[in-house]
Amino acid sequence: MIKGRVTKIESKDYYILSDAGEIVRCSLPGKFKNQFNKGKGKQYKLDIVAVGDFVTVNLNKDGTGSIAKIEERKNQLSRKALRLKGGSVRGERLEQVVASNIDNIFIVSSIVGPKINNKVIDRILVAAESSKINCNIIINKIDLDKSSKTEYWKKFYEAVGYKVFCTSALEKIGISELHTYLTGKVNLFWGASGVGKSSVLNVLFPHLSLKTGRISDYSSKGQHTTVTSIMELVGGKTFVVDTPGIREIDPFGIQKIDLAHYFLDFVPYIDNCKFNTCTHFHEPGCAVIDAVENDEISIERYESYINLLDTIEDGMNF
Ligand SMILES: Nc1nc2c(ncn2[C@@H]2O[C@H](COP(=O)(O)OP(=O)(O)OP(=O)(O)O)[C@@H](O)[C@H]2O)c(=O)[nH]1
Ligand SMILES: [Mg+2]
Ligand SMILES: [Zn+2]
Repeated sequence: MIKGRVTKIESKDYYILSDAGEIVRCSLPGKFKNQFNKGKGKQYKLDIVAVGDFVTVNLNKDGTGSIAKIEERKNQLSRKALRLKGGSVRGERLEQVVASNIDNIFIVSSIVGPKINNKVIDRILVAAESSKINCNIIINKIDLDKSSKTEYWKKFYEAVGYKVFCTSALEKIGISELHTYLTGKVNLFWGASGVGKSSVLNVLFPHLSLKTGRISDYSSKGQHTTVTSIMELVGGKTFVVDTPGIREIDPFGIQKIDLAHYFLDFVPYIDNCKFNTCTHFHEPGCAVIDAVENDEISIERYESYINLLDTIEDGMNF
């Protein structure tokens, strides 16, 4: 028996980095799936094992292994899975675990190519915030910024309360500051396809040689260079997780009443609303709406909030 950590999952193969530093290809015995499907009689979750999980493995004679035990997760980053036929109840959507046991999430966006989209960033931020994992923003491709938009969005998200790194993987700008910040931690890179997640990781840790795409491919939809999440030990206790670009993001497990908690800039106001059930939409005496009117909360962030509120089904915990 050995202990290790799940670094990659490819269909039914689980790649475990053992404590001794070796990669062992493992299978997941059927008994885990059976346990999983008990309870409500339906499968509510998709991912029994996720990248980042700590596991115990029984070794086979041929060097492969079989997962025997999965440790409880310290935390997990989730999103709603795409709709699966027969996999859900009343159209409710399942939870997809992107990775577990993470210290830092870096939400990566490029300033252009693809153009920065604050609505998309805000959606990803909500999914990240609801996992209660320390969240940061990277604005990449600043070498392509011809109109100092980078500075605008950096200030914008710093005002919300985030640490913002501005980088160019191409010209190696902002890399050492990022390197210092993430050393010794488990760091996950998340964001849309083509923003440069893999490229920034390659510049941070040149021995990685993660696959990266061609810029021209990203003007046409559906290009994903990275296809599965991969966790890499990059030295000492530092791990990075490169993830496939997200095209559509729906945060998982959030109710209307809770959504505002994941907008850091709303949090100082929400206790001052007249009704404690306020969803900050049309209710009288709403302190959040007052703050928007007084320019204390930006209209862009409020619009993002209303957009997201609209996508949460009434009374559903999904
Ligand atoms: N000009 C410029 N191009 C960059 C920069 N970073 C990445 N690119 C280019 O952008 C394209 C996409 O980069 P990737 O690193 O593959 O993007 P990704 O976010 O990993 O994409 P997915 O794996 O599909 O999610 C590649 O052509 C990179 O060379 C940058 O800082 N400046
Ligand atoms: Mg990639
Ligand atoms: Zn309110």
